[in-house]
Amino acid sequence: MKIGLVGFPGSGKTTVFNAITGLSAETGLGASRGKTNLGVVKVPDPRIDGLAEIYKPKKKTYAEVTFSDIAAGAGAQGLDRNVLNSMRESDALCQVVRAFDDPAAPTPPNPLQEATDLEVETILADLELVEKRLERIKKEKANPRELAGLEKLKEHLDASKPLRSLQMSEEEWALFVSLRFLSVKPLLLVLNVDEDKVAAPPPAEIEQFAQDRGLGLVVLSAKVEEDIAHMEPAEQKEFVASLGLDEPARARFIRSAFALLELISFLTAGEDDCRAWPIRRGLSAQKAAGKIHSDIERGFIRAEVVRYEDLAALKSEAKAREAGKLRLEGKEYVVQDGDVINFRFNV
Ligand SMILES: Nc1nc2c(ncn2[C@@H]2O[C@H](COP(=O)(O)OP(=O)(O)OP(=O)(O)O)[C@@H](O)[C@H]2O)c(=O)[nH]1
Ligand SMILES: [Mg+2]
Repeated sequence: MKIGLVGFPGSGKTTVFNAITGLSAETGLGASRGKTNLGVVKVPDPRIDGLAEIYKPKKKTYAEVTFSDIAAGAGAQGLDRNVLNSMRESDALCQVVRAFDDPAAPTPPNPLQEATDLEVETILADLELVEKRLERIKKEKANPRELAGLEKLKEHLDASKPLRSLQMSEEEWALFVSLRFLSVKPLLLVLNVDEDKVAAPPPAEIEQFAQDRGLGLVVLSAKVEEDIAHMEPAEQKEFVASLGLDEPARARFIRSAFALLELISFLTAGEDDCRAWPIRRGLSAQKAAGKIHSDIERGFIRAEVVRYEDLAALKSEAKAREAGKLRLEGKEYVVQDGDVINFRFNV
């Protein structure tokens, strides 16, 4: 699963990328031109730390997602082909929006404008795809369902609305997956603010923009987060508290970005490893077992399930069992976020 960091030149994409990956890609307006930085990020999960306190495992394994820092195109106007293609390959998008003063930037920050401009760009790119496809199928013998669907898409885009807000059935959407629309991809806005504004509420107009569209909004200072990423843990804690925050924005941001992918995590715990396993919502216990190993899926007998909160409160598996918090579930059980599972299987 890949999340694309997008935004206009100098909005702070590479600085955000460095902050979350701990890497040191070159920053500065134009430094990334034509390059896409890729990095794997562990999703901070307090439940894994909680399980590790109980089981004292040899290692902890967090869910991981890949972030790509997609360099902006040539000018502030228009996203070029390469940028659009990289965006299409992402499962979800995070738009870094500049809200900090930058003496090197040609204009003062205008977050609402940036957010609106990117939305317009994605709508236009999608409209172009729809129109091309319409032209093509009108020449061939058109599949009436596809034609009707395309017309619905066109009408929505013509009204300057992102496809995210279009209601269509799963079957209808399925006709168009190969077109890889941009304005339908889950989107999180990352407001990159001045160092002294990290604990302040975001400007009302950008909050309204996000709310009207049902988009997530995270406020952070990429610069501050990059500095934090390079500090020792003790120093980090003190510095984060001095900013008026209780954890680095980085953790909040990564979790919000992970949530965009609509994944949940089930957990496994033992003396070797305490681990988060990201899965699609709605997956059955037997299918979830297959994420660990195909043998476990094939030989599935049952799942012993305890809620993380119960285990954390009772502080041991034995106590959870005594308290009747351990359930036995069959292969059709739908796994929930935060289930700690021990699979029983035949080899
Ligand atoms: N003061 C301040 N400066 C920042 C912040 N975030 C980024 N910058 C600076 O803004 C400039 C551009 O940041 P980059 O991260 O390179 O921006 P970008 O979006 O990757 O730019 P392109 O790759 O050229 O599109 C750099 O000089 C950063 O140091 C911030 O939160 N506060
Ligand atoms: Mg960059």
